[in-house]
Amino acid sequence: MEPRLRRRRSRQLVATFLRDPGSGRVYRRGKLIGKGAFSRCYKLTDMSTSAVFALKVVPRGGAGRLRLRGKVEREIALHSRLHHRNIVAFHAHFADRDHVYMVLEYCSRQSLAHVLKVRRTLTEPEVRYYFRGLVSGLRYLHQQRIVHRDLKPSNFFLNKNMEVKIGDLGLAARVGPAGRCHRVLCGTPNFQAPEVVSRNGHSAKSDIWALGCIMYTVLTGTPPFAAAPLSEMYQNIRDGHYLEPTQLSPSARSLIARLLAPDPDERPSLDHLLQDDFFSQVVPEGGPTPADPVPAAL
Ligand code: 9ZP
Repeated sequence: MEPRLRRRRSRQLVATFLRDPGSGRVYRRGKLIGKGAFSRCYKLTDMSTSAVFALKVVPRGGAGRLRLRGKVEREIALHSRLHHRNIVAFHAHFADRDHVYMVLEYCSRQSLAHVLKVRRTLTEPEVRYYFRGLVSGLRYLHQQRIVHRDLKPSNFFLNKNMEVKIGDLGLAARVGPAGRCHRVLCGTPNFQAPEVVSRNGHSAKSDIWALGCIMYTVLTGTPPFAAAPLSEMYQNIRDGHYLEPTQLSPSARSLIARLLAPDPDERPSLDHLLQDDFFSQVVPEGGPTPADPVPAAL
């Protein structure tokens, strides 16, 4: 009986019109744009201004949902205080009996994962472009003593002007004075650093490691430590052992090696990262914005 009840709850319909009792704003829910493990996402329009947003809906209440509720509350508390052009803007949140609603910045070009799916790999000038935005957003997060802990292309959203916005702060955490967070990781973050695999805690430098994995993946089309079985992948991660991407430029290869240093202290800080030779290359012809890789969503 219990599982059926729970299922019914999570399938509760989301109304077509939603009113935020705090601000009095009325929104019209648009089409479904995606589903997560616990959430559903929709396009959303503010009825009085016609502004468009992305809506994340999480079911609330019911047995066994207390932990999820705590998680959502933490995500809201953390994300709603952040203001930066390279972090997805958090516009509002409200709740009714069945759901918690988060009104977020709409990114009509979806995410870097979507671009990658269409393109398979990116060029080095494109990576320079995306990383400048990512580093800027991540520097802001780290300055607020927040580690993201789940950096990956599907969490890098793109607005209509192809500006990068870091999103999904569901796994993000504040780090203590020692700069490390030992909370057990829920979910399966993709690009785990050696110190995370060895359970020595996640620091800002673990996010830097993830940037190395992402740079490798977007330039070669394959993640650096992919291996079966999983135990072999973890061994490769601990050893910093990956297939040398010989097809890439020397400056790209050397930056990847710096980011994927097994010792976190040896990885560059975000400021030093942008001073790397890889970033001091000339801007490609046609300006710093990459050509549209994906047609705009309708
Ligand atoms: N998805 C196809 C499966 C139907 C889409 O077409 C699609 C289109 C989008 O814009 C046109 C879009 C996502 C998927 N845009 C978007 N998604 C966001 C987002 C902003 N914009 N976010 C803001 N903060 N977090 C993100 C997140 C949740 C709202 N997403 C997506 C992640 C998965 C679904 C929505």
